[in-house]
Amino acid sequence: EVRQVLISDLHLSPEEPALVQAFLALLNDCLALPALKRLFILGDWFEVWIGDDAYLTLSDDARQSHWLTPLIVKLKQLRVAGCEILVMHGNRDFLLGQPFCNLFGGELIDEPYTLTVGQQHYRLEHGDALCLDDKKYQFFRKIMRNRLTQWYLLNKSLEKRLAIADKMRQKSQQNNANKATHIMDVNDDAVIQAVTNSDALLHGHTHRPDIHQATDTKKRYVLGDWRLLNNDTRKPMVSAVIGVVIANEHSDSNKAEFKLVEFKRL
Ligand code: OKV
Ligand code: MN
Repeated sequence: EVRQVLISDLHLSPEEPALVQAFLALLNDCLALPALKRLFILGDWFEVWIGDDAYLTLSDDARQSHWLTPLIVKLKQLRVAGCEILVMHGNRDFLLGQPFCNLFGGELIDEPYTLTVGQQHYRLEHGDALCLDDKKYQFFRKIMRNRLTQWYLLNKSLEKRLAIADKMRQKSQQNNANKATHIMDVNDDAVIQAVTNSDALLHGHTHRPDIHQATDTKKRYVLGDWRLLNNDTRKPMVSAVIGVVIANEHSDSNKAEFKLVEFKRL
């Protein structure tokens, strides 16, 4: 058996240690599956990413106690165990680079990425590019994904970048509060367009985990975010809808199976 796991929208940050723990728990589950061939992280792995240098320029001493270090250690363990780790950008961590991924033997992949499951070709993408009804966001996205903008940002000090990112997050919250929910969802025409050369589409970003019929014959799978359901119990609980691909290595490749499952952690 060969397995592949797909996740997105973890929005990890040092402010949400329970989410970080949940991710580590998932990696432990992955390590316990010797048949795990690939782990896909399809964007917004981090709540904000101001550049690889924020971590790479730390002293050995500062790295030791940094919240990202246990993640890197676990991911490296997974990689050594034979699992490929493929990372895609989201709208919040678009400054993530290959140098950071090299720390754990990961590979930064471009969107869209085609994943073949049996005879089916799945188009994988973060999902923000499909939200064409949000004109303001698409304008913002175009600017932020521009190489010149990124060069300009990465040449600012870490403090400046942090301040800019904070401002943007506030701006985004203000903007989104005034947007109708359908504007923040995918555009149907963009979905039809995206799926033309694939058999199915899988994305995250919208935080609306579900399986839709994109066309008469093609499905659209939406991964969930890693929400912290903080009940009256005040116990942090993580619930995420993730993708799992199971294929029998030796039998007919047609038998490969793809499904969405719920990953829960108390
Ligand atoms: C989404 C919108 C912000 C509209 C910035 C480094 C930088 C990350 C960021 C943080 C905020 C994007 C990534 C967001 C939509 C906005 C503002 C306007 C019109 C940096 C890392 F610049 F400092 F280097 N940001 N996010 N907007 O919350 O997704 O839609 S965001
Ligand atoms: Mn997103």
